Amino acid sequence: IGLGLVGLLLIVSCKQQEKPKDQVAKGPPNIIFIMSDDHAFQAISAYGHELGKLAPTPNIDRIAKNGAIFQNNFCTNSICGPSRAVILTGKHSHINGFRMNGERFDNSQPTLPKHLKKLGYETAIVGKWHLHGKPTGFDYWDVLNDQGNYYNPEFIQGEDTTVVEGYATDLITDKSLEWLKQREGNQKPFYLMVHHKAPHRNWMPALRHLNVYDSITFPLPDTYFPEFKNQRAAAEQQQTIYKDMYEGHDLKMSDGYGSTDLAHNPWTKDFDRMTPEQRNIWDEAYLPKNNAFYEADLHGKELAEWKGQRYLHEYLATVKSVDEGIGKILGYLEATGLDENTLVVYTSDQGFYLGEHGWFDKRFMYEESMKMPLLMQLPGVIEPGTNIDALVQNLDFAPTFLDLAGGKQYAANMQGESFKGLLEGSEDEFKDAVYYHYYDFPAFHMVKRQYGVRTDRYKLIHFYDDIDEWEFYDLEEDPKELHNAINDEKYRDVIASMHKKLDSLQTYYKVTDKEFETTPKEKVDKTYRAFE
Ligand code: SGN
Ligand code: CA
Repeated sequence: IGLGLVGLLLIVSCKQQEKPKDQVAKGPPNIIFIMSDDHAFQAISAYGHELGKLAPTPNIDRIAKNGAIFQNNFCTNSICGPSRAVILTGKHSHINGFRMNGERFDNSQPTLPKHLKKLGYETAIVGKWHLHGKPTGFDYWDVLNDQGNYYNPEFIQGEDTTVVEGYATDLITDKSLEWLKQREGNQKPFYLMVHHKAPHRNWMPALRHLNVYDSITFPLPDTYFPEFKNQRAAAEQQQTIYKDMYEGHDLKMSDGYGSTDLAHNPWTKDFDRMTPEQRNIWDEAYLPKNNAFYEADLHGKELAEWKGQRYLHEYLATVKSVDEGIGKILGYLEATGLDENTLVVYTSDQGFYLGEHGWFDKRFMYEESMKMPLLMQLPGVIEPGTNIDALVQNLDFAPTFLDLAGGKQYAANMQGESFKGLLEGSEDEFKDAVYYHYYDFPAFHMVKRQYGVRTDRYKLIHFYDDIDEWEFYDLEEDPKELHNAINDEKYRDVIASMHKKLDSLQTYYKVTDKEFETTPKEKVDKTYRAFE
């Protein structure tokens, strides 16, 4: 009886130590910002798309279950470096100065991690940086060289560039966990950016996932063979899966039956850097699939569909290791109790096409590339299972994190706004419209310069530079953006009010004439020819 009583007392006292959440004295929250590269919301099961169901992402979904999923989070400029610069500065591309990948980010400007440091945070970044120059504002950084490679990538730390053997996604997860573990016991709050390379082109899955979806036929969108009536920019792009992908580099097709040599592969470095052991496992997995392709002797539409299938298989297989990595990070947070006061964010630098309009890549203001997935958990602040429909942008991330960290004042010069209220359950309208502006033309994929405005229902886009074309969509009537309704009388008043909205946003965000400069025709023609 005596022992039983002792046991009971022990249980009771342990229970008492587990204080109810609202009684735990919480300082500013830690923040783990996990961002992948080119991860489409269609490929996250929590978003309910068919692809996400067939290739589930249980760990990313856990963040939505523990916290919130955003249905309408948009980037301001759908391309990698610029999206990252917006996230760091809380300012549009024309203000932070980084409009396109080829430009240089001014590392001396104020950024989110620099502000968080002033608030007593320890800051770190692991993985893709892609802003050229070395990261500033971080106590610790270990970043991929440029775009990074899937296999045995180079990491830059301080003055050293080192090839690290392994698979990029796993290395980035492990390095992040190592950083978290070495700071155990440190009382400072932390801000950790975990930036994956996956699922960026050229979609090379981990060795353990090379055959993971072999038995599945993924649905290709019903817009896979588009017509592009009255959509000139869409007609003139160069990012169509069955026209613009390289058969070796992108689709891992072999140069003939029985061969393990790749078909057209202009950038051999992705494969050349594999160890012979890695390459053997790769070849063994691909040889039967590539042979089956030659046996099928496909042409025309069937060949185009086969390519779409191969693309989806590889893209979704690279997502699988991202999801596993997130599971490891969430597991670590739960095991150490850090989850109680850590904001975990999952997003991607922009959206991506998974065959819609026949495309891969991003850049357009159409939904699939403008929309970024966004999921967040923070116990005590975000109610589990919250669904947020409000319009938000990557522009708002820095002000929101600063607000949560108790440093609202540092966001005063930013163009984004804190959406902390939405996290706390407010249902008030946050923004009635968002502004978008893409500049990277003429360049790879030949997507025209464009800007526009999106409200909860309508979208107005102006494609400019070598063309001058307006497009308008009613997203309720035409969610796939197939019918440019700019000349539809029915929308005359709505279009006029969208123009007004656009003008006022450009004034508000200080967009000057400089942003509408055009390229000499010769240069445009030359670039078209270069990529053909
Ligand atoms: C690379 C890709 C492109 C992609 C850009 C920008 N080609 O050039 O397809 O649009 O990056 O991507 S690749 O075959 O070399 O990967 S971004 O995410 O960095 O903006
Ligand atoms: Ca990207």
